Order: sequence, then C-alpha cells, then structure tokens
Amino acid sequence: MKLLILLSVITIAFANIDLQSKWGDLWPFQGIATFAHLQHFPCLINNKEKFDIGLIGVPFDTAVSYRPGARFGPRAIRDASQRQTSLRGFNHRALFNPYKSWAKIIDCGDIPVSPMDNSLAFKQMDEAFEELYSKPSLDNENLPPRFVALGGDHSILLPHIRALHKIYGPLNILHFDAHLDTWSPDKYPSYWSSEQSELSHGSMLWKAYEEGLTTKNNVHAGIRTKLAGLEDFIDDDLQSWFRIESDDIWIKDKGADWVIETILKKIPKDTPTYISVDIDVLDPGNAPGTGTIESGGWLPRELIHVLRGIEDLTIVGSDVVEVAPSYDHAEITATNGAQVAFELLTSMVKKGQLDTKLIKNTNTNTNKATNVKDEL
Ligand SMILES: [Mn+2]
Repeated sequence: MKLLILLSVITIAFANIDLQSKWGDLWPFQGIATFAHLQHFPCLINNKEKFDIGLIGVPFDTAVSYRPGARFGPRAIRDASQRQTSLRGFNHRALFNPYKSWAKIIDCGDIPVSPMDNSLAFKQMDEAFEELYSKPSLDNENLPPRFVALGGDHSILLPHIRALHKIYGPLNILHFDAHLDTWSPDKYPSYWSSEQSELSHGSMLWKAYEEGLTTKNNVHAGIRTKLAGLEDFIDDDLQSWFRIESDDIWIKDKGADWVIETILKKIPKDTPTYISVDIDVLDPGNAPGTGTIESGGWLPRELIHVLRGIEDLTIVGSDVVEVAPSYDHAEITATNGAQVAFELLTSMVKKGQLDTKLIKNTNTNTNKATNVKDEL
C-alpha cells in the first residue's frame, strides 16, 4: 500500500514537472502583470514568505495640487516592466543582474489605501509601512527587508520614511524632482485649511523635516520649478537641502559627472539613505504622464547615468512616484518609471546586504522580528 502511494506521489511530481516545462514559459507580454514577472505575495497578509527586497504599490493620489491620476501608477509601471525578466535582467551599465543574485525579490502587491479620506489613508500607509519593515529578511534575520515603493503621488514618501526612521534613525534624502516639495503650508495660502490639508505632494519633505526624520545631508536633483520667490530657497536651505538644478546636467564646467560627484560629496556613502524619484524630474517629452509637468527636464539617459554613478550609496528604501498613465502616450512615462525601479533594484542588490550596525532601534526591530518568527 505504502509503495503504491509513493509511486503515485512520484508520478504526480513528474507530471507537474512536465506541465511546468510544457506550459510554464511565457513570453514577456503574457501572464498576469507583476513587476518584472516576479513572484507575487501579498506581503501585508502573508507573514510566512520571507524575502530581501519587495516592490510595493501605493495607489494613492488625493494629495496632489494639480492633475490627479497617479493612483494608476503602480499598475502602469508593472505593465511597462514586462520586458524585464530574470532571463534578460542583466543591467549592462552595472554589469549585474539583480534578479539572479543573492537577493530574493518579490512583488508585494499594493497597500489598500482609501481614496475617500486622506487622514485614514495616511493611517493605513503609516501602519502598512511599519508592518512591512517589521519582518526579518530572508538573507539575514537581523535585518528588515528593503522596498522600492511604486507611487502614487509624492506624499507617500512620508509614511515610508516614518517607518524607516524608527529602524535607522534620521535619513539622508536624495530627491530627484522638478519641484522642491519642501514647501510649508504657508506657501499655499487659503482661507480654508485643516491639519490634513497641510500635507500634500508639495509639502511632505517640509513635514518630514518638522518631524525630525531627515539628516543635514539632503540633495535635490533636477530642480526647475517656478517659485513664489527666492525665499523658497531660503526655507529649503533651513531644512538642510542642497539643490542641483536641472540645467547643471549640461552647463559648462558642470555636467552629469559633476552631478554624481556632488551627490557623493554631500551624502556619506555608509549612512542610511532614501532615494526618491519623482518621474517629473524627466522632461515632459520623456514623461508626459505625470501630475505636474515642468519644461526643461532631464533625459532618461541622464537620470540613468546619475543613478548608476551613485550606486554605492547605502539605500535603505526608495520609491518612484507620480506616474499618471492617463496623460501618458505609448507607455513612455511608465516605461521610464519601470526603468528607474530596475536601476534602484540593481543598486540595492549590487551593494549587498546592509550592515546590521546601521540599525539604531535594535530593540524595537528585534522584538518585532521575534514576534513574527513566533507566529511562523
Ligand atoms: Mn515631487
């Protein structure tokens, strides 16, 4: 009897292998669209699946000041990422394939965020990021996993770095954007206001500063926004930001390598750094599908060159935000968004696992990690 059962188990196992080899090879345009065809686990629900790096969608766009639509960003980026596969995931600029290295990378799905009530939405995002970072990673159980967040409007950065601050302490922020996003609510004068209305996709870095989440080593890159006046720069200086202008990428005596050198001079390479890429850092010709377009931006090749040049930074978390597909054409913006996520993943994996000494709040993290382990 036992022999019969064993034989049938073996037969079924072989049959499965045959089915996998017969039907398992999909072309890039086939199958359900996870980011880069990665395995999907709903990480907020499934505590059992350990991984090292996760893609997490944050479909939230009700804190924008101009065109809405970035709630569809995560889906658009996933669709546009379909030509990324582990088989053809070799990043030739980095000479590295992030999908075939030490790290297990998965698509964690989306945070379910309310489109009806921003105070509820931020509560959901705060708790979601805290829970996502409270689990041990696969490679080292003393470290949390890392995430590339797919926005969503830019305000999703705030709950993300609140969760990271609890683990690593204050973070250096490297912010690619046409806009400053350090504007205090006074810069949006209105008869009508509330505590919630202070938080938008143009004020979240001011809020992060107010909450003590950032260090003194923060860099904006690609800035070309219109201002209320030069006092905007004074406020920005007070919040410890160094500005690299959009034009710096091409003007004489500066250029792309100057941009790289300047970022590396300002941000110490072995300290916890968060990289945020607002897709509007690119010129509208290369990123029409975004909420607040500004003329005179960078080319994708310039952004990619800069991202590769700073790959040695210690990236504890990252995002690509403000992809709004309803204004996009031919998936241009979403394809560039997917490429940015690929470059960020490449850097995070290529650098290797983080040093556990970076974790400041060891007790909290260890306790949370232990709790998760106990549940398994
Ligand atoms: Mn922005």
